[in-house]
Amino acid sequence: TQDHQQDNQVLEKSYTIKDWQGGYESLPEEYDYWIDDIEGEIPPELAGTLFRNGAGLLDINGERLHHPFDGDGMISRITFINGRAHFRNRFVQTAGYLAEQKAKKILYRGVFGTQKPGGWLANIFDFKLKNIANTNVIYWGKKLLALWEAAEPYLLNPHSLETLGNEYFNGVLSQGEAFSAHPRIDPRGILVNFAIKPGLLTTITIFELNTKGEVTSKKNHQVPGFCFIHDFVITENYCIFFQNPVKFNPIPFALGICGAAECIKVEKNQPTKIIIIPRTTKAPMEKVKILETKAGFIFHHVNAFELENEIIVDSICYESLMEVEPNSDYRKTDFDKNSPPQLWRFHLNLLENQVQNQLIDTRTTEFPAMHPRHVGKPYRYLYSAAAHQSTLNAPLQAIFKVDLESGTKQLWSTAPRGFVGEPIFVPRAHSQQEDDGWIIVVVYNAENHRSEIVILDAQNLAKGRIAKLGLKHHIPYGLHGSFTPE
Ligand code: 3ON
Ligand code: FE
Repeated sequence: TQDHQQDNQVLEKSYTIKDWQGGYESLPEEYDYWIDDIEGEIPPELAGTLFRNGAGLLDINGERLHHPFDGDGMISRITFINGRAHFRNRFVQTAGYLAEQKAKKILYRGVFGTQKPGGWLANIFDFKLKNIANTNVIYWGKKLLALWEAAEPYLLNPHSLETLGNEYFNGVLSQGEAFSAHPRIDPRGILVNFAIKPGLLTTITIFELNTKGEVTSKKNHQVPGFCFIHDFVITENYCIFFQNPVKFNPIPFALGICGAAECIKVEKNQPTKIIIIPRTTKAPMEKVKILETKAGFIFHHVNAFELENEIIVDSICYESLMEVEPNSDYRKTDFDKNSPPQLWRFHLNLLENQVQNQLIDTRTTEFPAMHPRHVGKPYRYLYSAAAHQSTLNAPLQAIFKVDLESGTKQLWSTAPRGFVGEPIFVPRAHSQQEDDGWIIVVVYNAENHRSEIVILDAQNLAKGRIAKLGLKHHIPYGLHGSFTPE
């Protein structure tokens, strides 16, 4: 550990906290323009729309939110057509957003610790959830949906981004019913999603939707214990959930002292349970199977696939959950104190009911992406947002590519003054090779406090940017998004 400490001192930071903080300023304005600040060339074959979601507001009328995950959802839409690009952003007009903008103050507690002004007395026993629709945005069955995992989707006009109301899929969802922000699209044309209803027993609901956007199946499964499950993976025959060993103590939340998510603690001595649920009765393994592995915390998975008697799952794993504390300021995060999110491969042996874990890389990495045609199937390449340096926790400043077959890795970095969000892989039309396509990523540039849309050649990140599209403003650090060729 002495060596480690020395390394730590010698290692120059690739960023300053002040630069990083700039990406957490609100963007209350809504824009609509053709992007004219372009370096390089937008590939003429790149056609379609990138939708992104994330907190657009980090404060309500100057009152800072306790955590960025509590911010109101704002959709950005970048449309590529004939080598040109158009930008538009608009807030999801959720009931809570409209009410708070009108009242000019915080009216709701946030899951991640935002409290109404007035101390605990103003917050005690207030269990209302504000659906902030801030986590993902998908275009499926001709519907643009803004997703937040604890409530129903918001339906938007895909062109104007106008909010049209909530989506209940013809009465399949009831008011306030959860629909997660991490659907997986089975390349056979099925959107699979889930919902978590936590309690002493947790209900996991699995939905399947056809290409028309109709729910064709909705099934409930009960598992013992409290669950906080943000993402899942599918294979051709299974849905797989990682139930990380967490304990939820609702008392401080009930008393108005902190947010629900702040009452969750990882229990390092308890195993993670891996819940494998067959998607159909024709699955080789017909019953739900639960395997155990060591503790940790996973927000995001990359992909999963079946081999003979084995399922492989690739995930981003934290040693423990980042602690959000009542009186802390997330903008003053000490990155060195949090465990780095790292890429792991899990081998689930279905014959011996054993799990083997393998660290693929030590680098801090989050927001994984891959080729959409390989979802649930063997795949070779993954892309993610990553830290500039190969060890220790740090902000996401680079795009990382891993060749899972050869072990080769590539990195394209925006350090020292750039900070990246989730990369999206867009395959070239009629491409043969799995990495033939582009990476599109939003980069926050602290030098001019603006964001840029960057297009990279997925086969060769080291080549640098194919194009950089300078926006007239910044976009606050976001969460997830998707690309549609339509
Ligand atoms: O009380 C229960 C527990 C709980 C936490 C029930 C519940 C369903 C209300 C609930 C709510 C969970 C919610 C609303 C989760 C929302 C998560 C969210 C908006 C974002 C998660 C992002 C995850 C990651 C890993 C982001 C990483 C970002 C970076 C590394 C960039 O800095
Ligand atoms: Fe997520």
